[in-house]
Amino acid sequence: MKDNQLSRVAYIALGSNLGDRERLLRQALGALDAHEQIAVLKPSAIYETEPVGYTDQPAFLNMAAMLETTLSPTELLQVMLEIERQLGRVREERWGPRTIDLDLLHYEGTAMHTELLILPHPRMMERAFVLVPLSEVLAEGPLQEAVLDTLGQLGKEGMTRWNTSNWPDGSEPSAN
Ligand code: X6L
Ligand code: MG
Ligand code: MG
Repeated sequence: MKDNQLSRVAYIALGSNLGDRERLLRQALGALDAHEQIAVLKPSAIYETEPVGYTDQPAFLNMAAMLETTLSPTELLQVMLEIERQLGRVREERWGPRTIDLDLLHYEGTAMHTELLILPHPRMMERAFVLVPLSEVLAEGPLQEAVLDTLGQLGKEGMTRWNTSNWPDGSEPSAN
């Protein structure tokens, strides 16, 4: 990544329950990492999860990732929405099935509340399908402590390990 701008760490959640779910997750991470202002630092394992909210739909694959970016939160969200569109996301019923869902959970040093984006994500701490993979990629600090604490109460019901991702570079930063 270019190093003439300040880069910040961000965490995202990914989900898919339509089409080739694992391929769609990998394509989304690949598209993010291909962006010149985004590096995927660390992807979690993939989990198969029971649908929450609207339960009469196929099982999801969910994962999380740690990113580094020189984009602002709003710019990063726009890139995520564009990748969703490129990967065939069609917005129909609110909590219905989707080829890919990319949610911005946390952006280093940022709390904000606009019509388009709320940070940190207001419901992330309520969902095991977010917290289990997120707990694998979080840097040490107060957020990791809060997530591990909440997970201990929430449990991992409805989550099955799918496989580990084969991201090149593993847990190493992709630049510097
Ligand atoms: C009561 C009412 C309790 C609503 C929960 C929870 C609604 C989550 C929506 C809820 C409620 C959501 C995924 C999913 C969805 C996903 C799995 C949502 C949005 N996305 N289930 N359901 N994985 N397993 O990514 O998160 S719809
Ligand atoms: Mg979501
Ligand atoms: Mg979403």
